[in-house]
Amino acid sequence: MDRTDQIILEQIEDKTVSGEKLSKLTGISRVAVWKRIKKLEDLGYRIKHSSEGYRLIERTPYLLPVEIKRALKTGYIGKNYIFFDQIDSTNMYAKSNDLPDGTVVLAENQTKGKGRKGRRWISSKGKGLYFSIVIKRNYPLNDLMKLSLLFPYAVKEAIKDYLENQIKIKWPNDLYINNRKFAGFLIETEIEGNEINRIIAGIGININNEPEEFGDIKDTATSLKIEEGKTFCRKELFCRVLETIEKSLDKFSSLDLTDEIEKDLLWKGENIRILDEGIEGRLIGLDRSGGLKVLTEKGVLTVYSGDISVRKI
Ligand code: BTX
Repeated sequence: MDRTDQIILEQIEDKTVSGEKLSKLTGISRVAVWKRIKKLEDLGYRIKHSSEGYRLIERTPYLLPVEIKRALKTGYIGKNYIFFDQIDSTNMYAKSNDLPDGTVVLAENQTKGKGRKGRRWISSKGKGLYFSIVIKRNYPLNDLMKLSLLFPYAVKEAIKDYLENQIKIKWPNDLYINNRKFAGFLIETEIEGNEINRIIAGIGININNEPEEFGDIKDTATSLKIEEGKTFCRKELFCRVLETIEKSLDKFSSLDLTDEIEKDLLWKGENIRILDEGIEGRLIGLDRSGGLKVLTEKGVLTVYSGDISVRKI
């Protein structure tokens, strides 16, 4: 979308404007104006055509840069915003390009959405939020666990007030509603010596997805729409999520993240099993660095690996 499209959109936002007037304002012919209107309609804008001219009825549901720019209130997260209608994986793109701090890469559809350990992330076109945030700052390696917990915490904080249901955090970093997963986080880091110097935070949130989109995982996966019984404005949630992530990162050193997460920790106090490790016991909480404390027959064990699944026995 170029400046001419934007002028047309601004003009027809709250009034009907004739093709002739739009032609004069933009310096292009009336036929060219008409073609631009068609292009805007293809991008998802709903425009009323009448004998008096054109009027915008509804903005596009797609998360186009022009839409995000006017709605997002952040200092640096998303200031560089890269939008794809379709891509293999936003994390793969963010990893293989040298993008500035705060860059957000979003795709309406991913053909190879990545989960952890080479698993797949189902990304249905236009239904969820599938994006990666590039953080190019230095953090001590010791903060790795806490940093990766920051993203699910911030997403929960950003959207909890829109929901009737309570959000739970499944350690290390999935978000659940009613025991089913609606958001996943793939935190990839670049480490040099004892420092983290780049984080690619890949975030997938199921917003308006329908049960059939989840195929054979429909018993374990869910969306905000399925749980709340209504459709959500993805643009609003996306902007709130980016704003809350920025705020949380800014106060990272003073934020009592582990205490905050413990309050909403899934299966706290229940018996759990840590797959791959053969550890079983009662989930008692988190330690200061974000490790999971499990009361086993041998005493309290703390598990730090971010690659562990936790299951109810
Ligand atoms: P994960 O390994 O914890 O979750 C993947 C597992 O979750 C799958 O094996 C499947 O069982 C289930 N699953 C797959 N898709 C969904 C879904 N849409 N909703 C609920 N459950 C699902 C979690 O990995 C990390 C996901 C990060 C996804 C983002 S999207 C933007 C960015 N780009 C990219 O390629 N990945 C990240």
